[in-house]
Amino acid sequence: MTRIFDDDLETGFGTRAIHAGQRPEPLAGAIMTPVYLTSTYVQDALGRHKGYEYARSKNPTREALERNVAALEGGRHGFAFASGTACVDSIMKLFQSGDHIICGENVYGGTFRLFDRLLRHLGLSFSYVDTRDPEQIARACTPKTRAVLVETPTNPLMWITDLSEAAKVAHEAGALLIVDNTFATPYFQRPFQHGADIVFHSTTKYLNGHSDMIGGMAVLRDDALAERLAFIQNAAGAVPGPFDCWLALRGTKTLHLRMPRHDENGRRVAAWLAERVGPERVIYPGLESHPQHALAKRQMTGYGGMISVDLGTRERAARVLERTRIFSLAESLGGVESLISHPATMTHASVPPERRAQLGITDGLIRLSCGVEDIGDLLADLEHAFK
Ligand code: P1T
Repeated sequence: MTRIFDDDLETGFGTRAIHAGQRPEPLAGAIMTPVYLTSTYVQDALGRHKGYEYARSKNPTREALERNVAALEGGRHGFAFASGTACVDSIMKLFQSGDHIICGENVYGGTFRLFDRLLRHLGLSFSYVDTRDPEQIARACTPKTRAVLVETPTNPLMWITDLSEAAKVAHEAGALLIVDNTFATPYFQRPFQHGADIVFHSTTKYLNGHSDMIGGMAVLRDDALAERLAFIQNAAGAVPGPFDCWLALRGTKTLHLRMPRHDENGRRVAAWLAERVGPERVIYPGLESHPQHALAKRQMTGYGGMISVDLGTRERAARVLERTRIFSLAESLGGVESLISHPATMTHASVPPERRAQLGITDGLIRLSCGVEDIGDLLADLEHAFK
């Protein structure tokens, strides 16, 4: 008899990361899920097939990843997409022209651009509010509000939203709470435990962890809502290829090994920066000087490797960005290698300058994604760059 890991078994996070969603391959028993490079599946007779008809609708490699991440988030249904952005776009297709969405005012620049430059013109309306304050979410609710979308911690300002409070306000208004859990990952934060309805990721980041693919993932608990997103996934077709799914699946197997190291390096680098430029300039939820440190400590079990620092001027920012040798100047985050970036001209360039200024995404702001290298080397690299 084939031994099959029971996804419903009460197991630890690491065991789920390695096993959940995966079955020995039926032909030879290969322990690793194969990359099913196929566009279609041969049917035995008209209407008689193995549950697979066409690879936009279903692919076994993709399904393994979907089940795996769903198990890590504590959800029931996972849906993989071609990018984190395609994932948000498909989630928004749950709504209709005339519907109102409340969105955190600090989110990834591409999420804002999708809403403001594309979806708004299709009849969805968006209010951008500071979701750190649940009162502001409540005040923005209208009879047409269908969803509240938050990132926590936010990119790049590391703002924290109290998910339980946000869920309460959203549900009172008859709206869904949608959470971008990319920065925290399910290793440090489980939005479903706080009442979220949809949790999504750019799997490009920590879940893959090796900076070698682009992908997105939505996880849901409600069967009826999941059925609608399954329809959208197939009907709109923003699906990832099987090789990218396989890379992401390889990544999640070590999520529980990588995240503690990202967190440890993040804490050490944040402490070094706070000492060097003053805690008021360093934005990291793990620092006691972070205005929402207490909430972060309550809601998350770790803080990860993302840190922002305001160096005051673009010139000072550029000097540091161009002098690091281990932290590479690049967009993206969450890989094993450390990256450094300039949100105002890179990830958040699509946010209008006056809006950026109002939020605090200044020209002097730099963002670090601490990888899992040796901490002594990371600190020496910063020491050199800040000299
Ligand atoms: O890049 P993509 O896979 O489409 O994911 C979009 C996305 C969604 N949500 C968050 C919180 C993100 O950070 C991103 C992508 N962010 C970057 C590319 C970046 O460097 O911040």
